[in-house]
Amino acid sequence: SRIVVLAGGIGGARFLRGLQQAAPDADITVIGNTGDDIHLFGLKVCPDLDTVMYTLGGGIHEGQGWGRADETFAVKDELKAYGVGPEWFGLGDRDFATHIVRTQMLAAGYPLSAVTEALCERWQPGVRLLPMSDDRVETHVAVEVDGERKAVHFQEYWVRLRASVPAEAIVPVGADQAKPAPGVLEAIADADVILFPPSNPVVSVGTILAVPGIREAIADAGVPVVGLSPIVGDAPVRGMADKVLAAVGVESTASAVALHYGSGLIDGWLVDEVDAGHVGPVEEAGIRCRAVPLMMTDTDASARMAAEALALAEEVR
Ligand code: GDP
Ligand code: FO1
Ligand code: CA
Repeated sequence: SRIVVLAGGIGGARFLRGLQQAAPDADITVIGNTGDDIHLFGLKVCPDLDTVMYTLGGGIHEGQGWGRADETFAVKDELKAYGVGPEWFGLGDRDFATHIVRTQMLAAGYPLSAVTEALCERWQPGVRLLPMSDDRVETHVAVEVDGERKAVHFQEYWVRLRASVPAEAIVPVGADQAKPAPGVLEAIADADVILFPPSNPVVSVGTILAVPGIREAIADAGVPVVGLSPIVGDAPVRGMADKVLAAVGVESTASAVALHYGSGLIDGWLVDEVDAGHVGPVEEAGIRCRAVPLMMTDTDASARMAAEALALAEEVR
């Protein structure tokens, strides 16, 4: 069967690894978030695409969830010796090679989708990995620092500021002008099922949905759309989803996230067992809901979650 998954970084990647185990014969297309992308040291860094590529390709730093295993930081240290930063973003030597290849190909005129395909030639992730768009989209966060309101890049908000200042607005700069990358709308139209992994609903899935045409294509596909909650026990499992949800006026609960997507977009929703009390409110909103274990402690656990999502998709078909 043909499965389309809208993915951010760690939550998306770990879910995808489980999905591959649960559905070994499925033809999986991943639409990856590129709103986290940032230009650093003259290079184009695509954290979420790389997290998916490295996780499925066996190159990820498992404990950290992003970046390469067995990483070293000689280049970063040498740049620092020249007084060149930013110091707050940890780009490793092995990872640098990916960004050099990507930047070189982009400079030669290849679109990001073609570059991503070329990088995946090496990593063989076992899925078709498409950036949501070949056009530049950058998520910016409006914050107040020392009584002054300003916009910072999402990476600066999360990695430098550690989301310690309130986010007042989230703006996917460039999204309104962006076109879905080649193959994105076709994959959605041809899908048998569409899944939202437990990725960040605002700065991962939300950014992908902000590319004009993608949300509409999902609604028009006429196939089951099932999501899994990244919020467990009224808090994100990791990361800053609570902060960015607050910025868009959504409570950090498993049911509020389901209602934020809405019955016009999703047909089914999985919440963790600790959130069984949220099943009722989700179903009242017209979304089929089940409570199952949603902690991706290992690939087997992720595979069981993926199997539950596919089973729920069959129920709502
Ligand atoms: P990022 O780009 O690296 O932040 O990754 P994603 O956007 O794909 O996923 C981030 C979300 O994954 C966060 O909101 C987490 O709460 C969620 N998450 C991470 N691990 C787990 C897990 O084991 N179970 C569930 N349900 N959510 C998780
Ligand atoms: N996350 C951090 O918390 N600190 C880092 O220094 C850092 C560097 C980094 C380098 C490459 C890459 O692909 C990802 C990296 N991340 C880092 C993770 C990433 O920026 C964020 O966790 C996600 O974009 C959040 O959605
Ligand atoms: Ca991300």
